Amino acid sequence: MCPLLIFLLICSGVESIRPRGVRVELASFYNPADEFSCLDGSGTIPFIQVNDDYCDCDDGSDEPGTSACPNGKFYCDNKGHNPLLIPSSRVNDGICDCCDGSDEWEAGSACEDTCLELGRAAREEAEAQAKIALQGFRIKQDMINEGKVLQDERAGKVADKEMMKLQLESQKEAVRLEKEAAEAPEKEALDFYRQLEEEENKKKEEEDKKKKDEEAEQYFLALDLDKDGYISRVELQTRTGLDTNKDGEVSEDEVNFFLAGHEQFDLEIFKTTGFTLLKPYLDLEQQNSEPESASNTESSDDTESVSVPTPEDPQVYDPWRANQAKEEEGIEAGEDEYDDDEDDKDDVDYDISDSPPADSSTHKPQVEDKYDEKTRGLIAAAEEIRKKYQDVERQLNDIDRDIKNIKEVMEKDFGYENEFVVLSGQCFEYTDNEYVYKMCPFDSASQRSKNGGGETRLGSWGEWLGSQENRYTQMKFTGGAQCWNGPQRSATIILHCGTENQLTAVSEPNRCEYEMHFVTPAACHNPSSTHDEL
Ligand code: MAN
Repeated sequence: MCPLLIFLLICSGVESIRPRGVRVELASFYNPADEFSCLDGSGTIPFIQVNDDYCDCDDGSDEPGTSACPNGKFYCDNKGHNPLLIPSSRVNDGICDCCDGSDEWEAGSACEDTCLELGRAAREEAEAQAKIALQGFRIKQDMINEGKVLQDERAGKVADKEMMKLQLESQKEAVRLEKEAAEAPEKEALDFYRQLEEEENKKKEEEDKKKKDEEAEQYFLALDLDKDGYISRVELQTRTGLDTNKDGEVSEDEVNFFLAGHEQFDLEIFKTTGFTLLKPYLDLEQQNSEPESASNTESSDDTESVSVPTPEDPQVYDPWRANQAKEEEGIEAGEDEYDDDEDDKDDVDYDISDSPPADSSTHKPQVEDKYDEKTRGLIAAAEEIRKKYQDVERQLNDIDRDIKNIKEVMEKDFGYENEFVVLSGQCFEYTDNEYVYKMCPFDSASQRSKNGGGETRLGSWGEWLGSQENRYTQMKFTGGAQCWNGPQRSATIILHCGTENQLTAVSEPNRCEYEMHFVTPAACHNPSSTHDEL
């Protein structure tokens, strides 16, 4: 039934005078009894100039049925099939564009009218598609129901785990109190030992310091050749071991280095600064001289190095050699005539080549023998509770992680009616000449060469990318493997309605940007509902 306006235009006589190539809905603007006004208002012409093969209007609206205007549009009725609008440049160009052949009107019957045939085929195809859409839509209802069950199961799991979490939290609190009770006596016992140990350490530190000071004093005495209470530059220059560059003399620079900013050393500065710096060099000097001095003491000929050096001859006086020589004579080091202000310290053997006596205080007791039995019992008891506490903590962490993971899945956008839920956790493959592509909705997409090798990640689940009216027509996977000299790989999944979930085609329109076509009932809409078909 013609609605009123269309009735006036089409069902009345106006339709019969519609000029060639004019769209049905524009027919009323072409009235032979009137002048013709260009549709864009660019001018008015006598009606006789419409379709006169000369372009008068800027928008080409005066020549809908000829190819005179470059921007004109030709309308084919295509009765029996769908009407078509083509650029008017294709009118009479020798190619049949309209199935009714009306675009090639100059050539008469050059174009066969195939509209009825095509229309029938199109209708059959549309019917088949509608059938698929209907079937798909029914399957989609099952998917929705399955999705609901899955989401409910997940919600149930979360509720159970939340309950277990509460129980574990109170268990944790109880174990924490137990732990506190077990750790208090353990701490008390350990504090006792710690205090003992600290005292021991302090004592040892003091002893070590005393020993070091004594040793430093011995070195000081040996270096202070003129016994004026200072180690001077000249005295340092007598030490061959301080000739660090081995050029045969201890230079000013070398002495300055060892004096470390001081003009000379008094005993206190020597103890804090000089001793630590000088000791390794002097010890080395001592070591180097050992074989020589050992053999030289046997021979009385070589006076320079054999005889015990004396302060009168400071250039050759060598306390270490002197020590050694005296030791051989059974004289205690330090008991020489130049050492008269030292008495009780004299018995300290400062022969630096001696290895220190084994110090029983350095023996570290094993945990087993460090503590008494009662303390060991307290530690064991506290340890057991600590393990129990850690165990509860671990269980709580596991539950938290599980809850988080399930919630993350649940909170994903699975479509208007959760129709895509069932696709989560599934993967679909498509194989072309070179690659096997895999697409796991809401997870990731990848590519694997058929010739072997690993998977290349094309992206991780990103978002829905459809239009505003229906977001659920395209999926986007992003952040895939970096493309050599290009972007990170990404994939767009275009969804189509079908009766099965299937990856049907994959291409790479731009390097490292993939396009996949995925058929799924979840993309189907109710064919009988006009507003649902998007
Ligand atoms: C691999 C594949 C291709 C891609 C190139 C880019 O060969 O991932 O799809 O185009 O890398 O270098």
